[in-house]
Amino acid sequence: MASPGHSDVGEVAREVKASERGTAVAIADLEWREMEGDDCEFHYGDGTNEAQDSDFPTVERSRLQDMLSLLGLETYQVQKLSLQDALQISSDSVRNWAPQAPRDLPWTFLRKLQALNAEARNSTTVVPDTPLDARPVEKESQVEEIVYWDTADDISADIYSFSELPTPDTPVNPLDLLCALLLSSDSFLQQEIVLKMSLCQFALPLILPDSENHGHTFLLWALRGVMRTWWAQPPRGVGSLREDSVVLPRAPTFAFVRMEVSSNSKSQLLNALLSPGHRQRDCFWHRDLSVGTSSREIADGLVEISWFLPSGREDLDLFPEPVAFLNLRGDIGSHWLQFKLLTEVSSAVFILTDNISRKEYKLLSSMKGSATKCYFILSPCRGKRNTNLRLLGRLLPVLRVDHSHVLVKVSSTDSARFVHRLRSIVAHVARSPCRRLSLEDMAHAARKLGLRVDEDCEECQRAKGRMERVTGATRGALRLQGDPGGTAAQVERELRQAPWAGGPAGVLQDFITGLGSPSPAEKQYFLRWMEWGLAWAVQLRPRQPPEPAAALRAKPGGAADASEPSRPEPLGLEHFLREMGQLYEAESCLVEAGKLPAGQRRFAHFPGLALELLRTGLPLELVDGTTLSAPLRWVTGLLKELHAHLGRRSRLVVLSALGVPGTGKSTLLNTMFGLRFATGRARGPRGAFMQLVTVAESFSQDLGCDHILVIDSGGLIAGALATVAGRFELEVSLATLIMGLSNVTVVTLADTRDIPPAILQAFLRLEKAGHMPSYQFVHQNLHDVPVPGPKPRDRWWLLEQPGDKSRATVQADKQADGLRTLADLAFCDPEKLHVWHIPSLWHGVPPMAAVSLGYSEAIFELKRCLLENIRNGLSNPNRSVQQLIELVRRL
Ligand SMILES: Nc1nc2c(ncn2[C@@H]2O[C@H](COP(=O)(O)OP(=O)(O)O)[C@@H](O)[C@H]2O)c(=O)[nH]1
Ligand SMILES: [Mg+2]
Repeated sequence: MASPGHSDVGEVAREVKASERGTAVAIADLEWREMEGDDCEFHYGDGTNEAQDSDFPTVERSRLQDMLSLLGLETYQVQKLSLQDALQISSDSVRNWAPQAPRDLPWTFLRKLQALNAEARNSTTVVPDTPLDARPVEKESQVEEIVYWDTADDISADIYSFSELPTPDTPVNPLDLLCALLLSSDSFLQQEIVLKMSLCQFALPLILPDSENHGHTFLLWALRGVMRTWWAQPPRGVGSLREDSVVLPRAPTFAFVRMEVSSNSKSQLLNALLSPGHRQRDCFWHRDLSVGTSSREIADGLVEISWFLPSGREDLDLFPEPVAFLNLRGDIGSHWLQFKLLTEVSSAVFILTDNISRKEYKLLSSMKGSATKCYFILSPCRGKRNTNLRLLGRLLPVLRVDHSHVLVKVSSTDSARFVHRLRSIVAHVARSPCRRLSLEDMAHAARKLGLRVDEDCEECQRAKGRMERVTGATRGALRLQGDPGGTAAQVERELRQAPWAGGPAGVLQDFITGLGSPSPAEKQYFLRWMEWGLAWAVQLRPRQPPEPAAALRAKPGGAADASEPSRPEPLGLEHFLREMGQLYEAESCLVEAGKLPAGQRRFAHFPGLALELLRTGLPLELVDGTTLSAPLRWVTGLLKELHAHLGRRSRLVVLSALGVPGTGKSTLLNTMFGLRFATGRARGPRGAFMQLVTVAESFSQDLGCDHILVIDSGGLIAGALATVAGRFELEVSLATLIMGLSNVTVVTLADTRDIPPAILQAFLRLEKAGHMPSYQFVHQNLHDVPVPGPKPRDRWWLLEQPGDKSRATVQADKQADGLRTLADLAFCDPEKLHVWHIPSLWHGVPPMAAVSLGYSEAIFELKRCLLENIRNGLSNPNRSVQQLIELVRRL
């Protein structure tokens, strides 16, 4: 009998999972019976195995049901878990959370994923409160019942080793947890889960098995929101940076599958293949990542995908272009449909197996005629060498490949050299004229094979059609962007003209109709489609590589100075909302001036429509990014609408982030609260956006508020203010407004010396007005390598020596009092001063760098501190929306 600890044979036991045993054994049984007569073919492509699969529905159904109820997810099968459910702040948000019971596991996973915690997949061990000695001792007989698969044994013996579902204190397999969670989530939460998984550099689920409904789902919609960046050609240079949704680019794709039993772990092999340096990236989850994890119960048949993306550095790039890798969990015999799809979409398929006996020969000969080339990775069992060789010799001509397609990896094989050889094969195939499909193309093939594609639902398709109508129009269709002064006159003029008689025309009207759709899901689909549709339009233009934060400071005549907005901004959702805001603002002016009777208002419902963004978890623009002005009537209208929306739960805490563009503000807020502020667009939107985080009812009494309104700003210019006086004044007003509205402001700094002068000026103005919000300074290491620095919460280090520019600003305004440092300005009480030093987000060079656990943990600490401060009462008491409206009017 094989020992589970032994790496080679142990894998045999590991790889054959409980859920597939039933089907695999049964299929094997049928196959053997059929083959005894040697007159029955296993037909590739006829779906034979699916029919056989359905011989076991009861086992699958109860296994899925049992897993869902074990994880506490059975209630979400009809009414699915939503994004809003997952993002709520509760008492768990302020403590380090160790799962006490299996039903805590989905929530722990979601929370850790939201916080970009690289360990998210590994925390599937339940730590019950019960002390160890109080737990029942495992009976000897139970231990004896564990039967490991041994190929030498009679195959039918294994049928007795079907594992029971894990008992509550047994860890759940992370892939089971992922599948159960995805099956319980709505399309938008699925997207969020996949997005965060991609940021954590985890492999992404592509085909989600659902034995319950006998339907597997191709996750096109769920992956559509994942954007990846890579460099097309070394050296890095203008024009070679690419950014795209992962579903769009066509790339060579390599599928890795297991046939029957393999001593080699696919996932570990793939991880080694994808890791450029000596440090292995665990992109695909494998057994060795968490101790004693149980076997898969429901996740067999899952197909995962990951990519190699070049970084533009020749020393690091394994392949010169993006390459996709697919990994089918489970045995191909039991998941023939998935295997069939993989052979139709891949450039080459690597089959890992220990044996090629008659059964495997039959199975693979059914691929005769397939255009996809197969490679074998064998680890033949002792004693079966001759059979293997004989059948392989017969199989290779059938598959039209030669011996170069057979790789042998046994325990004595040098792993590094083996991986090197695999890479050269991949590179060779990718260089040749091979099949290159995008995920959209693959979804098409999946449909043909009868798989469900998540994007095909009616609401999603209707919303897509609407988006296409809107984005088909040009920028010129949005007329009121830019100078707010001219708008009122323009609207007045236009209101009197025919096209406006029934409301806004054309594109904007289509957009408004989309927002006003009676189906909440369709509305949400529409807004997501709009985001992507507009992003695709941007991608058609050449993209500038991001500049490091230091380069984004104002230089006289430089790119980031006041003259910069002359470059047209890419069109985003905010432009449509801005247009609506301007119409509303202008109409309100006309009503106030008595030029329009209030009864004739046509745009009074716009704030309610705009609030849809907040409701569906998208950022809503508060301050116009082009003009840096806040349209007061519009903002007031939005806040009034928010007040009506929140109803009795209207106590708000306002939290904002300010700093230089590219200092990680948006990434920080997204990591902290699971939000969707645009990131990576260092020169993107400049104004301020808000999103709403709900506090769970059970926690709101304790926290003292019902919602947290999070405001992200596009960024302020650090350094010299010379020559940019007009811009500077606008920035000061922006900072004053944001800081004035906030109970807590997080100020992010790339360089600890140069705090944006606009922030200092805003401090002074607010101090004069007697307004002293709470501040958290975050110094972020934006370098790709760890820089030794002060400990996460070192005080004073930052503020003792203000940089010359900052000093000059403060000096100018405080001549009477002499120089005062930022510390003097912001915190009279040094005990209240918090400076956070956050480690870099990445270990290594993006896009293949691993996400750093240190970053995630530091952000979690910061979040905990912020929530504790809120709970303990901030210097500014929390407010009602009504009070915010008053503040907006005053600031
Ligand atoms: N190297 C590194 N990059 C980061 C870090 N935090 C964010 N980034 C990246 O820096 C870019 C700008 O981040 P973003 O959050 O948009 O900055 P913002 O302009 O201040 O909101 C994005 O591509 C992020 O992925 C970090 O700690 N280290
Ligand atoms: Mg940002």
